[in-house]
Amino acid sequence: MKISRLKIHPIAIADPPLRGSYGLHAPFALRTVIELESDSGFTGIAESYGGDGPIAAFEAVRGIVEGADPFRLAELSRRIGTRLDPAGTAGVPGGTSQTYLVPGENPLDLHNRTFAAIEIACLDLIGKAVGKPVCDLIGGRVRDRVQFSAYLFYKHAGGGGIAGEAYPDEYGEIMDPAAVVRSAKQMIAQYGFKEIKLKGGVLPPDDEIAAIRALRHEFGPMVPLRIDPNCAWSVDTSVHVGLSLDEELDGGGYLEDPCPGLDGMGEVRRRLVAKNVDTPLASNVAVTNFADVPRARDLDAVQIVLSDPHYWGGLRAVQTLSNICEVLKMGLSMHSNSHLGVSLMAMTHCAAASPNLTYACDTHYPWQVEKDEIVEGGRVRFVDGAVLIPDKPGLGVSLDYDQLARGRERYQKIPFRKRDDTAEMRKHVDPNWERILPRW
Ligand code: GKR
Ligand code: MG
Repeated sequence: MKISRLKIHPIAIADPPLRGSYGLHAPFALRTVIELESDSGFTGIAESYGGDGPIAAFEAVRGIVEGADPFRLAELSRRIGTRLDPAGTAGVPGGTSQTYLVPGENPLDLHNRTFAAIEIACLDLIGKAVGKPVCDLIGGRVRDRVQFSAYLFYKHAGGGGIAGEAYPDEYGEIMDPAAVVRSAKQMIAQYGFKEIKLKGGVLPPDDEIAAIRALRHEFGPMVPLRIDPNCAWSVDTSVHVGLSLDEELDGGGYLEDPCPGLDGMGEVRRRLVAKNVDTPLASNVAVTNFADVPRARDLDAVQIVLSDPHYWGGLRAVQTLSNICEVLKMGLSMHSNSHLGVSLMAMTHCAAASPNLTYACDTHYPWQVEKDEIVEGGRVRFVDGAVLIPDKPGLGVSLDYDQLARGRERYQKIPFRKRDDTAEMRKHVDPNWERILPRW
């Protein structure tokens, strides 16, 4: 079997005004959907980061992908790496890390994130050709259902989209503990999630401590809680939050990327342990590729690595990471970014075939809506907070081409070509806003 054609579809999807230490989400998130047509008549699909950068990267590797054998993934990865990262900088730990860049804009993972989409589409293609689900092609599933967590955000009023195409505001404004609890109840009632993550780094730390306490008060100790300020806190503040939330983050919760850098996280860990607080630290910012893992481990800076097939280099890379974490006695979970159903299914297959997965995965899916879904048959369903592996070949979803065309039209109509939460923050909230790390 040979890949005969790579099709690249830039799309835009409405995104509510979610806040984070990066700033403010734009009214549309950008995604790229790719299709790999083959000479056998089957087509594989994948979803990745959107905008000019990712599209240029796919165009740059078109000549490598078209004509390639979709089974020869290691060779494809090597050739894509040679094209996109000739100096091999992606193997260098530290440097330009995700700390200062929004996901999808890190030059260090250009190779991995471009290859990841190609790998996922190849696996979908192979799965369809041999009649097997993707998770069973890559070594086989260890679970049939993958748990996800309720991913809460502080948020301004509005449902995303712009004039003429403003979307309903499902969750309303979320700027205080009561609204955080309300949004959690709403999301859990709809999806059945059993763990909760709060995106922090938005309000002063004591306000966010109050929000986590309110969640604990409402849901009790059986619902694990985690908070992720995306490096907005200093070491001292991280220790203060860790000590204050000792009880609330206990029992399956964690503190995610509290401060910038592995050295800082190592110090936070030491100071918490010295006070008998064993809350694990998780990261999708200080550990973004294999080269970061040994240092994270040596410094005991990170106890849980947050994988993501989209930038770690695909599903098989995450399986490798899962094995490494198991050997190093580190936990593993999964990070997410604004996405639709094709990505959700890739994450689900990946998690299903990664044995050492110790927490419910993140997903932004509740923040997107049916109107923008490009998957045939509409949005992927959750059962008790989990996505089930469908009894279908490949990823188990196919494209609704009318919906895809609508996504493309939306993309053509809007001015955004790159995620820039700082620009949005300046436009809508504070003209002088700067991303300061640490802020508190
Ligand atoms: O969507 O604003 C967001 C998130 O903050 C996202 O970009 C992060 O990458 O979910 C992410 C995280 O866990 O850091
Ligand atoms: Mg994070």
